[in-house]
Amino acid sequence: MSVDLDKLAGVVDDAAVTGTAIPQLSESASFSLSEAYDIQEKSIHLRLARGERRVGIKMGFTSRAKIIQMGVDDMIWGRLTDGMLVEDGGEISFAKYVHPRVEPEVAYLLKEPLVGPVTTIQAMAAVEAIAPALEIIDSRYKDFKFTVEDVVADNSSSSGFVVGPWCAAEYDHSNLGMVMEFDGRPVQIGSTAAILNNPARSLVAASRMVAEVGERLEAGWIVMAGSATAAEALAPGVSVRNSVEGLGSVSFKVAG
Ligand code: 0L1
Ligand code: MG
Repeated sequence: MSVDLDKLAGVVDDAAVTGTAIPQLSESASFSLSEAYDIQEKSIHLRLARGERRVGIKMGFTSRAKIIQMGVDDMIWGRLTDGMLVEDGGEISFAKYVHPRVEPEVAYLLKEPLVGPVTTIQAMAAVEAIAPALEIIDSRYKDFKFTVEDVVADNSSSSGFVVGPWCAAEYDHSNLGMVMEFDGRPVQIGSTAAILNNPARSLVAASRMVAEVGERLEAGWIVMAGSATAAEALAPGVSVRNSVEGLGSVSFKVAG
């Protein structure tokens, strides 16, 4: 029997909108990785139909720390909309999420499209600017447990993202120290080198991976390069900051 991808897209969208934990889709339906990306795309269409605008993509599982934390071995990606953007220095409501976590990242802003396989040099030539960033991930699955197909269908846990000051892209950013703090206390320390040895490689992977579903990275889009460290669980009242050597810092607060 063929799987109803529209129905599954509705299930993950509803869970994200209501902040409700759901069982893994794979417990009751069998679908391939490629169908998981179809479910993801359909769930994003539901957001776009509600007036949200596509603004880029996030890359996931780009560092060893994340691969070990989640027990996976492949990169994944998800689609970003303006409805997920949290203002730098802004506040989020904990109640809106299921069990949110946060990751220290860097983000790229593209000035030109990137299409299919490209070299690191070509990828960086398309970059307008780079910024310190934070990703708020929130798997809609109970206990943050899922198969790779499940998490991809759930838009790779994309939930929110915060982008700090944009800096010139020529800046060598392949090995910059990063510190993520909760209430001024370091909770994760890493380097941009933890992101595929150079986060520009995440951009290369992003261009290749979106081409597999017929997309390209558009000028004006933001690409979240993936976490340099394991994710940290958020709690009401906590203030989060990610400081990246030479790039500055980005922050938000969880309402108490
Ligand atoms: O690195 C990532 O952003 C992966 C997110 C999906 C898996 C997770 O929820 O940790
Ligand atoms: Mg991430």
